[in-house]
Amino acid sequence: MILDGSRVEVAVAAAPAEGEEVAGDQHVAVPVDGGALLAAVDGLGHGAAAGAAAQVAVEVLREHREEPLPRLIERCHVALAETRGAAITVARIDTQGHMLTWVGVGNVEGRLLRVDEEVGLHPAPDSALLLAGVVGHQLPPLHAVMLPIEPGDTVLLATDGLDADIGGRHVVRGELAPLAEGLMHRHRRGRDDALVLLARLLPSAG
Ligand SMILES: [Mn+2]
Repeated sequence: MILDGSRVEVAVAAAPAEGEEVAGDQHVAVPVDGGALLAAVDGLGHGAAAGAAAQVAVEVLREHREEPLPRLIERCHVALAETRGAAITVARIDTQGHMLTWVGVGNVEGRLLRVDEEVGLHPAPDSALLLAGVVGHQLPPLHAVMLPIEPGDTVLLATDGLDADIGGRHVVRGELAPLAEGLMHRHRRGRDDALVLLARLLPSAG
């Protein structure tokens, strides 16, 4: 799916924990001025209470999508105070300046998979700095990190329902949707909600 007017293609694969109907992991992928805002949110635990916490965060992120990322996390922190809380990694792709900005609180993995025309792999992807804390209950000092990106580079956000190898070597060529489904299939743990989001910067037209 290409986000409206944003030159960012997104694919998401998600599954609730075994035995649960409601997913406690949710995502945001919306166009913003000059790019796209992306997030993966892991409501603490799983089931309906986790889903409710994640839903609050998703609504805050969508509503205030144009604001700086630390401000977005602060808004989520206030909004989630009466919930279980959540781990959140949020990223903005600037499609004009070719920059990625991201910040994470808690255990939602963020990786930048660089395109490599030769092999389609990058052996050592850049990763988001994950700050210790729980959005809604314990907020660390926030600093967003910026990285240059190129067309074809792909941002991966993954909750801890997927194993740590999700951050390893991945082929990032080809259609994003089957890549996301393949990652879910290979890396899902099963006991927890799981969500993986891939977002690729597309080349400019012409
Ligand atoms: Mn989890």
